[in-house]
Formats: sequence, C-alpha cells, structure tokens
Amino acid sequence: MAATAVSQYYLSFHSIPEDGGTWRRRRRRTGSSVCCTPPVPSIPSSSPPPVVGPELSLSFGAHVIPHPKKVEKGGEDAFFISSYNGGVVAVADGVSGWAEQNVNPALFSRELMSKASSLVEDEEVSYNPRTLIQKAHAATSSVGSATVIIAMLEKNGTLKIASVGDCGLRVIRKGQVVFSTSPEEHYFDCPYQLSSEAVGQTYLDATVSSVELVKGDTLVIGSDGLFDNVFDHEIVSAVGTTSDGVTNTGGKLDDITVIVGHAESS
Ligand SMILES: [Mn+2]
Repeated sequence: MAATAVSQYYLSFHSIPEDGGTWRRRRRRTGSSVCCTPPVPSIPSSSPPPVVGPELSLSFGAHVIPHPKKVEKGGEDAFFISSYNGGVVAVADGVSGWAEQNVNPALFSRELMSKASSLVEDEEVSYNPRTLIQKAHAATSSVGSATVIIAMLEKNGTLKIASVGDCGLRVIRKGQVVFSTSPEEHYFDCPYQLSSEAVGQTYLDATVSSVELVKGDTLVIGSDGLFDNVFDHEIVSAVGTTSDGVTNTGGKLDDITVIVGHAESS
C-alpha cells in the first residue's frame, strides 16, 4: 500500500474534571506517574544527512475507534499521514475537560493536526518534528488543549519523534519492541498538553528522540486509548497477523487511534 497524503480528523471523549479544570483525568491500565520537571531539549541539526544505502519510506494504514458515546461525532482524536520525505505521521488527542466550558474539545486537536499537515514541507521545519509542533501550535487559534506526537522519517532511515503528553509510538522489529516512547505527565492521569492557554506546555516540553529504522520495521503510533487498553506484547502479536478482529468489552473507554507504518525500500 502506498503512503497517502490524506488528512483525516476524528472526534473523542474524555471524562470531565470535577474541578472544572481542563486537565484530563482518567484511569490508566498500565501507567505510572512521571513527573514533572520539563526537560531542556536541544534542537537537532536541521540538515538531513546524505543517504547511504537503500532509501526507506513508510507505508501507513490507520484505524480509529471512537469512544462509544461519541461515535456520531467521531471522537476527539485527530491525526494526519503524509508521504513527504520518508513519511510523516502525527496523532493529537483533544482534552475533553473543555466541554465543561462549552468548548468542543475536538476543535483544538483537529486544527493542530490540520496546521501541522500544512507545515510539513515548511523550510523552517526542516525535518524537525519539534519545530513542527512549535509552528503548528503557534498557528492554532482554537480554544482547547491536546496531547500530540509527530514522527518524521528521513530517507536514510532516521525516524525523528517529538511528543508532548501520552500519545505513543513503538518500533517493532522481528517480533520485538525495539523502541518505545514514554508518556509525559504532571502527575497520574494528567498528561503534558499543548494548550490555547498559558498554563499549558509548549514544544520546549516535548520529549525528542530518534531511532534508526531498517527495512521491515513496523511502527505503531497511537493515542493513549490504544496504549492504555493494549499491552505491548498484544500489539506485537497483532502486528503481522491477519484477523477479522476481536470484540472485547471493558477496559478504559476512550477514543482509540492507531496508525501502523511499515518501513520499505523506496
Ligand atoms: Mn485519549
């Protein structure tokens, strides 16, 4: 399947904070609290290194399962996929506490992804996902907040990742998770989030990482609705398996966005 340049936006729902605030509160199946001092990241070099050996690119497939109560609206997650360079993928998860203030929580995540997708080829972004977060956040005018992850593949195989909050990414190679992002949270169930308000985080709070992909690697990128409900070993066993799907009940009700990318020679 060829990588697609489409953008699609979906809506979701989170539990509403009792204090009327905008932090998301929810139950995590496997999580632990990670706190709290914002890192001081360095900005990676913006010059793409020369490609040695076969070029890599990502083919993507995406699936969204909205929160059962928000099926009609599609939920509050949003994502985009781009075939630019070796492939770009991003997921944002709108924070539902805004609904208490009569703000549609989907607007911020959807606009953030829309702006990011339009800035992918921006010269100043220059293959840097953290800069893409910076510019997309600055361009977003909707009221609200969202967690976000962006991954950009250079054709030499370097996957650059920037994440604010608890969306996640796994790299699976020969049946093993060889790379995993970690969620950023202020305290249990309170993830870092980009916001329209000064109280929120910025690109400076993003966790930045990179990983060298090889042909045949599989990426799994998703919102917390995926990683809170599915263990890594379950993701690994699902990858490469053709199935008509299994209906499960229980777990944490949330929007679930999952995007799977396959690294191929281009
Ligand atoms: Mn979520």
